[in-house]
Amino acid sequence: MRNNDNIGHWPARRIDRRTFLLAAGTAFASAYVSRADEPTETSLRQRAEKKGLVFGTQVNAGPLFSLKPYQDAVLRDASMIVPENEMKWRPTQSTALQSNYFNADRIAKFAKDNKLLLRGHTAVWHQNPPAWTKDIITGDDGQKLVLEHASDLIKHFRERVMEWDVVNEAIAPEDGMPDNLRNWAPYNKGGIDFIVDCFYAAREADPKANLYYNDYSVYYQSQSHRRDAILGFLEKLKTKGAPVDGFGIQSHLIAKAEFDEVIYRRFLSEVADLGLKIRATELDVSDIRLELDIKLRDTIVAAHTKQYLDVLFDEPAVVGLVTWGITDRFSWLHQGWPRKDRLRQRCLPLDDNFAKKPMWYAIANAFEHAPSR
Ligand code: 9MR
Repeated sequence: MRNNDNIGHWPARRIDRRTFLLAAGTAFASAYVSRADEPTETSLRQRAEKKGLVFGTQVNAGPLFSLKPYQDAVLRDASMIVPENEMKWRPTQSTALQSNYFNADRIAKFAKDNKLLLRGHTAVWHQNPPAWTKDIITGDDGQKLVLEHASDLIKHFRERVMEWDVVNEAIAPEDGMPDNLRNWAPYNKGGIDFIVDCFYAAREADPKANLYYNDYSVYYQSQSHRRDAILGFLEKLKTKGAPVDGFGIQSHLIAKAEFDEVIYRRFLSEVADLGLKIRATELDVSDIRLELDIKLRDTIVAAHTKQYLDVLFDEPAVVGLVTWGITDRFSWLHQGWPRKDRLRQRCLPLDDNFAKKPMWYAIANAFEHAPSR
């Protein structure tokens, strides 16, 4: 146990879970919310840097280049950015003939001009090939097309992107395919060797970039099948010699889901034992299971964030945290996972008007308590 005021370590077993969460949230809120308007507060990026960690956020070119408070918030808090959709295959290559990296290039220039690190997301993802690739991908040339795309994309951003999600979400145990690979033609035909080839293609395209495998749903008690499958997969990638440097843990969390820190610590250290770095790459916290009250939602979301990050940052292989957006105003969750009552989710560090929420303070506090690298 690292510190006594750590809400993640409160005696959850002796009180019922709801009482615990409410208590944790309330204590948390009173400790941090009152500082919300202090203009001189240390930014998240400074707090992270102090510990040898990196704080970053996903950005979207629309608001980044048209909405000053959004851009200001990014520049204040982040030292790393990753485009939400601007590097994905579908939006960048609507026809076979030509790629259009206009928005991604703008983001890369913004990163360079402001001395921000740039993550690349993502080269190989079953969900995002453009419509024109459909028949090719299921045919004999499918693997070749995907590899060429990965290579062209990464070459285009050579020495501008410091780290790539080379392959995203390849594991789907529920599909019942060999090695728990997702039921997608290139994986069905090439198996893990195809994924190894993707990493080789990425290394060749930009020898200096860090190469990550990125995936979701490994955080909660009920997700042991995914943890096991992903660990087994990463182990095979390493055994086969794939040039993979890290594992990106997306971290789309759900407030009120059962988080067992012992299980998660063990999982993180098993990933680290494979010689991989770890980065939380897409943190947000859905409040879909929480009641109406905004204050309560914010405090519970913050408590969950803190509980999760304390465990994460304790693992020495963890190099940083990227949130999937900086403000509730722009979150995929509003469309991707709407609340039944249609209220907007409060899932990110800043609210719709760019004010710091308890979640911002939870992240700040987790950096404060993180062991130095
Ligand atoms: O936030 C992204 C949303 O705007 C897109 O419509 C969607 C499909 O491209 O992707 C969302 O981002 C996903 C990310 O690329 C991979 N992990 C899950 C993210 C949320 O769905």
